[in-house]
Amino acid sequence: MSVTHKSCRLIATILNKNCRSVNKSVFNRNRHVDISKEIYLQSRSIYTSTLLFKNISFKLSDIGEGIREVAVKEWFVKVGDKVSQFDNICEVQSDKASVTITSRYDGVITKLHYAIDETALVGKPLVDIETDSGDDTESSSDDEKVEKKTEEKIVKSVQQTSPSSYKKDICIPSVRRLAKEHSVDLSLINGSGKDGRILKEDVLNFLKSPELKADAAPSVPVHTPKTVQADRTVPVKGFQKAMVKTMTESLKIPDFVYSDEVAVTKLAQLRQAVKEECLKSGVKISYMPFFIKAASNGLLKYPVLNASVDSNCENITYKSSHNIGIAMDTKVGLAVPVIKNVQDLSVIEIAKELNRLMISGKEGTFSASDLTGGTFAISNIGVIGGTYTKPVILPPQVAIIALGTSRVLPRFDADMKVIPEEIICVSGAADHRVVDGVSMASFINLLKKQIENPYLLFLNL
Ligand code: CAO
Repeated sequence: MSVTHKSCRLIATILNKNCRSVNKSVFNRNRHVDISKEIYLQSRSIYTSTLLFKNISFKLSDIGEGIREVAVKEWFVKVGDKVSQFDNICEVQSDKASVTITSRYDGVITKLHYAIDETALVGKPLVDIETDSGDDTESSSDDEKVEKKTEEKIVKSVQQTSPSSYKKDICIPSVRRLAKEHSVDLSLINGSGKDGRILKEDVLNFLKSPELKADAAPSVPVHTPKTVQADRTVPVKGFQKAMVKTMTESLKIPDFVYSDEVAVTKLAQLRQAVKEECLKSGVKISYMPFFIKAASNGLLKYPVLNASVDSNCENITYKSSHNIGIAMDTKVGLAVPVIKNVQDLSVIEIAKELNRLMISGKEGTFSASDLTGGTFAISNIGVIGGTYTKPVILPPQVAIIALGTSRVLPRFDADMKVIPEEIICVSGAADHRVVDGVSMASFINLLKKQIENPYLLFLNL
């Protein structure tokens, strides 16, 4: 505001009446300057000394979020401006939010402590305001009194995504402090202030709420009695009875277990290629028929694995047929139905027979013939899961293999390049009284070779 000399003189006259020490130079007629502010400030300072005007350092209060310093982005006031409570003072920017600081006092700005882009520290003076009441420092009681009426308006919040942190922003520091003291999660409170702002009363009401009391009550573990069913004793019978006998006998066998990884990547591709065609012929084809065929081919070369021993282990009988038992999870439990004469069957014929046995397993309609006469066994527990397994020999047989679950893993190819391979871990157990480790290892190697190069399965080499 620019004033004329006439108005300056008028002010000076008034001031002179109140104080004789006004600097007369300001009334120099030859000066055409904007002196209103200067006059006003001088007059205020003189007036203050006589009429109890107080210069208050308005400190930057805690913004929360652990913010200790902010950059001053914009001043909305300048020295000499008259401000009232709630008037915008400045906008500050932290690394988390932009906040508009508003005045807590009615008065006149006498000093801005920072220039634009300077760093203002929490707890340090931001502006000085001359008021006609109060102390010249901010006391905590003042703080609370004024904060109750005053807001720091949040204009925009950046990098704030969670509702919880958003809510922290929509209340003044003293409310945040109160919430913190009582470990209250502000995100649980619906603010009753303007724009959903959380007020001190909201926190106090929340603290009184019955739900909170229930929550705050020391958590005593509540013992809820559970209905315990009575123990049940049932006779072991049927397939389980057979299992008792077989497994007990099996554990008497000193076995040798050999495991290796088998890459089924090519087999998976082959299966995928023929799957639809097989289905058209009513045959569901899985990995199993290929493994069964590969095992049979291996047995041709290592017939000691397709043999049986008598109970005293005095005689070995080399079996002419490859009757391969398939451990199967059936309606009635574990059963090992047998695919007979696999050496004479093609992969698709094996698949057909497996399909039939699986249906019988589901329906519980195995014939006696289906369940007898096995000379070797395969267990595909990988259908259920598990990478490795140790199969259990079914005496009087002398060998069994088991498949783990297939997994795609990084492996090196012939050029030492890392490639994804679908791997199944195959383990073979053999009766070490009559089968040596080399036979079992060689058998697994041959099986591996065929599975990893599935065209070999069709050459009957
Ligand atoms: N890893 C991952 N997936 C496998 C797998 C393996 N090792 N073997 C089979 N699968 C897949 C099949 O490819 C098939 O997938 P699609 O539905 O996409 O074709 C799916 O699992 C179901 O296979 P399946 O069970 O229908 O057929 P299968 O010929 O592979 O297995 C059988 C038949 C009877 C071995 C199996 O059903 C079974 O009962 N396994 C349990 C064996 C068992 O109980 N062993 C424990 C003995 S000791 O207690």
